[in-house]
Amino acid sequence: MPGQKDLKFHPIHVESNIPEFDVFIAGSGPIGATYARCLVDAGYNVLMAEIGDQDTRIPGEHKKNEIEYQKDIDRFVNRILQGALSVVSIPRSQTIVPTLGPAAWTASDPSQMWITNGRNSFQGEHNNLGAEAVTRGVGGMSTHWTCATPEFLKGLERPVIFTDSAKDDAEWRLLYDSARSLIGTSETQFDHSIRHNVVLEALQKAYPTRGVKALPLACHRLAKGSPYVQWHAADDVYGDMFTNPDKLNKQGVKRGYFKLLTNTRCTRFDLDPSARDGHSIGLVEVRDLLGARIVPERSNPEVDFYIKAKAYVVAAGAVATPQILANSGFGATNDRKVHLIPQLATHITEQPMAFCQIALLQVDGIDEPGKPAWWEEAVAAHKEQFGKIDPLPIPFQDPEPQVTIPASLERPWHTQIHRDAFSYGEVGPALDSRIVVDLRFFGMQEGVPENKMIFEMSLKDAYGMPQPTFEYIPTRKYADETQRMMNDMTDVANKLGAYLPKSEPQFMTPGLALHLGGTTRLGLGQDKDETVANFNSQVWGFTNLFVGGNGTIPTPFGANPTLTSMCLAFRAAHKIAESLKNGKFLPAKA
Ligand code: G3F
Repeated sequence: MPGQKDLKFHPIHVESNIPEFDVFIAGSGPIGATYARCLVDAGYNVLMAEIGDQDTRIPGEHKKNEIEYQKDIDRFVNRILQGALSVVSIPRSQTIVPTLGPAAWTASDPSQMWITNGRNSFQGEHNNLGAEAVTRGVGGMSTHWTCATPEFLKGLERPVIFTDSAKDDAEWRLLYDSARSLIGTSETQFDHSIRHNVVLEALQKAYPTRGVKALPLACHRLAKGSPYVQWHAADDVYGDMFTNPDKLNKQGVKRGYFKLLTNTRCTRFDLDPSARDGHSIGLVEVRDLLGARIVPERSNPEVDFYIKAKAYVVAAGAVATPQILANSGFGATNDRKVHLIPQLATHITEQPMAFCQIALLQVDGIDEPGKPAWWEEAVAAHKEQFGKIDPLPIPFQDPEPQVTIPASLERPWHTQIHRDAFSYGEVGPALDSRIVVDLRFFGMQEGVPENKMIFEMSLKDAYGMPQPTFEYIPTRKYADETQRMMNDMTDVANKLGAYLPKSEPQFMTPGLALHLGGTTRLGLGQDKDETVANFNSQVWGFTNLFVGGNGTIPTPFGANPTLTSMCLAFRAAHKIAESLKNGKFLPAKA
């Protein structure tokens, strides 16, 4: 902890006249936003730091809402997705360029490798999550996510918060309903899509007992019959927080002060040495990466500041959350120190992912009679205008299919049978994308102590934080299930269509699902030697340190995790509000 006289408090303290905030939040994605929304609406002052920039029309908006991508989803891949994702750990093999002109500079010791921007000399080839990536920017991953918001399967994916099963069910019902309502999940926005109904009906007929249904998506159609949808993201969670700061809540309490600092790195937490019962965070050090705006005369444009709050939340994604805690000296580093969070970034999980694309078989009956009126009208209008030159009776702007076969205990994998942007699998110009369907099947993994991340203090990432190294080998138990999953995917694919060349069934590079879990996992208490925090997301041994995001999920899961992570954030925000109200943060209880 720096001496008090050296402390530079962030100018925001002065600007807001708030010497100490109620809550500091690192990360502005959907989970940081959930924390902020709950706490600010309850009247508490919240300061949020986001390492990336604000680069959407409104803070945290989905970039797919731009008309360009509504019209052509494949453009989203090159223009947005590839730019928004930074790969976390790149091993040596991927840094070797044998075709580089021989005259180019080389290290005098040829065994040395480049170490900038995630190139990681500590990373093994065999145990990497090679496609694991992060997004920096307001709204985080939600600015380009799929918007898929399924519930976790009870008895397998869904964490157990209460051992009393009825109580646990009731809690989850409440949490899921609240999360769905905040993010705006719907299963009806593609009801008036011909392709959606073709795929849905074909699969319902083929698998009548598997609960085939519309994929739950956080979105809404812009207007009845519109070909376009508004994809939801962190902006829906923030709601009118940026535009209506004085709003009163149902109890007549005015919103707390809320400020989002962009281009601001959360560097590390400092313990409060005067804390008595349990470890307590006294300060957070942040770095304004574009600090030259504030102190232009400084030669180093980056400026470090301190922020004081009563509670501290780290919701910076499943990689950066443990990274910040590791940089604070709390764990997950390769030194021999005794760590305050010994289980940090252990028991990590990622979803094995199978993928293929098909061209539909079942398009013949589309213009046959007996269809709903909206369908027949759309087909008739299309045929009238383009019938002479377009061989397909599907309107050009017919929305894409969005179908799922939910995971079950017998078949523990999540499925998406739909059309969406992806960093591969673009439909080539040769084929009409109206008949192309993607199949993405997501398997599970259980958290084991050997699967972990280590943060290298001697090597920094592009933002000056300790470089993460993965030590990750898929566990046998669920690895065997992936054979059945692949078999299932090919069965489903064959019912629907013929494989698209280059998009035949394949397993993707580990990490591509971008559903890293377990890095800050929650537990009930008897499992403290395997977990990081309790089900209020309060870190064991600490009074005022909370974690958020997919890293908190301790269970094997195949489904998209954001909705469940929001649920867990609600509980934590409630706990923080309660402690603020009582004026006391007590050590994390089981
Ligand atoms: C995930 O993060 C999404 O949740 C999936 F829906 C998507 O297909 C996948 O990324 C692609 O990597």
